[in-house]
Amino acid sequence: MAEPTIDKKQIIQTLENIGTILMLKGENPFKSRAYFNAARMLETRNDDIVALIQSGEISNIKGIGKALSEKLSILVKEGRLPYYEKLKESIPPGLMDMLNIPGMGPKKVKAVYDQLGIKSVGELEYACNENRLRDLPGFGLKSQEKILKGIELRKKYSERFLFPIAWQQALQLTDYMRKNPQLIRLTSAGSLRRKKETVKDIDLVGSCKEEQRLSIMDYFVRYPLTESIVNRGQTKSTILLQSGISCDLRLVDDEQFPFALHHSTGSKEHNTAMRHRAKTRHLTMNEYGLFPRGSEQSLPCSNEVEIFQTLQLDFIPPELRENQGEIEAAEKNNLPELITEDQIKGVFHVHSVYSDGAASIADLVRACRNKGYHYLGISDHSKSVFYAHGLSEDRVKMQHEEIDRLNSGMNDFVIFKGIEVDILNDGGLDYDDEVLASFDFVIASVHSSFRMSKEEMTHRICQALKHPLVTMLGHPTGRLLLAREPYPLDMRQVLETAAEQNKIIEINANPHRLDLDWRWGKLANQLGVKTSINPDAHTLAGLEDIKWGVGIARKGWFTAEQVLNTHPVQKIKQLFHCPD
Ligand code: DGT
Ligand code: CA
Ligand code: ZN
Repeated sequence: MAEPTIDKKQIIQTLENIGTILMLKGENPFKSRAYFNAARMLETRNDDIVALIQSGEISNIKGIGKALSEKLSILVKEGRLPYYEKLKESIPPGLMDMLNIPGMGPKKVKAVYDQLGIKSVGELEYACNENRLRDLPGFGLKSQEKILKGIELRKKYSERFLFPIAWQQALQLTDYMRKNPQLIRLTSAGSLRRKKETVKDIDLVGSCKEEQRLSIMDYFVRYPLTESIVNRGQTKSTILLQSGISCDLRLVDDEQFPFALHHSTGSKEHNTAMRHRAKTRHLTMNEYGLFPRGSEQSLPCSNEVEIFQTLQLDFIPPELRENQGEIEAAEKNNLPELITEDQIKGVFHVHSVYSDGAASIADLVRACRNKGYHYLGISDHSKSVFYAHGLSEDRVKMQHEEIDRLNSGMNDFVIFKGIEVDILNDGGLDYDDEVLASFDFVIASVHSSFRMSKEEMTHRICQALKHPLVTMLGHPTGRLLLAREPYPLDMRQVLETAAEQNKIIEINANPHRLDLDWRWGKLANQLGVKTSINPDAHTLAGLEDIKWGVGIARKGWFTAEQVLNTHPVQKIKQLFHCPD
């Protein structure tokens, strides 16, 4: 007989998992309890469980019925149990994962799945941030906070990070490093500098005198938020931060710094294209310099601008270094003048207490004014989004009265009346045209029935874009970064429809979304589709997300002109056909 490949611990775990899945599926509680009881029982026995199962004696034990002992026998014999594997496949894989979050037992996982359709930890986190667990029976604010904290902790050890988390960590670390007077220059490079939507690690590049490298590396690995030192060398060291992000520091001589920075900024594809360009000019480009053929002496470049100049290129902003045609554009002086955060004059897509937001309209206005904005577009959810307290027609009226009242008390700031209206399954909208016409602007978004074919989803969204009262499309792909894949969608067709209908495609600035994906920015620009950088804020703090959206807009080659909310309030009023 072959040696069993499974041990007591794994057997118990399997029984527990079966019990849990049965619970999640809402099966008869006796059934799942039988598995839990069996697991407990085996756990407390001191004899050889595997042998008991192999000999069949296990069925004599109280609490282990015939069916269960047969399953155990298969499990031990084959090392796997088809019944269990089938069961696992019958539920979304993310459900079991959610059980690892403190505060989320099987009952709670079932509750959020059944009532909110939440299937993964990422979706759970998003729902908590939108206060959806606060109001769910059996949960509440306290348990919502506990769950959020649990998710934070767990994320520490996942592989990639949302941009703002890495950004924040890098900021703290570079502040610390810059206190070391031996460092001449220091910049954080890699995907962080390119403002990618997710980031694997922090890549720092610094310059110093050669004899000071060791002492700077010493200083680096003594960073107080270090969890462990992965590798410590003269020119390169790696630490793991307590946040779970790993961080490289490369040290070079100051003459090499621009080359090292350019190299470490990437992307790899951009670097390859640059090297190729250098080669056609009889130069060899690498992380140490730009070398004329046969020479070991690099051409001098004191910063990145000079590197690009040497290769007859305009300076390419890091966000564009993705080999999407930026080198060709830089050669022809054709790079766009990318939008900057200070060009933002107001925001659309903001939720208030009327639906699932936490702030009142008056508070949101105050926060926007503090940021120097001139306008705010409120857009709560429409009626069918019950979990987010979507507005009934009566509530819409009430909200408009409040906005009128607030507007009449201000002469230097405008609140626009908007709505985030649900796109129904057939592409219709969640209000009558009469109600829709009462808004200054309408954002149409998909919040349900994600599982459509690509054709159906594309049709659904294009239908909405064709509705004359729709101003813009919200979070076009529905993705949640590191948590939920986008729904299938023919984005080219969506952009073409937007162009033809003169509709705006939002760049949702929420760091979990960053949707429109920047990879579509160039096509949007070519087609003349405008965007709007929208915070999709549910709190006052959420207004700060706008900067992540600006980063993505820059990656998407957008200029201020092409972004709705860089325009002055008068122009917006014209566009929205607001009465004056
Ligand atoms: P990440 O970390 O996955 O978010 O993205 P990056 O771009 O920061 O990638 P990372 O950290 O592996 O490498 C940093 C930069 O180093 C990368 O953007 C370009 C450069 N680099 C890395 N490996 C290569 C390579 O094999 N060839 C070239 N040309 N450059 C490379
Ligand atoms: Ca990196
Ligand atoms: Zn939405």
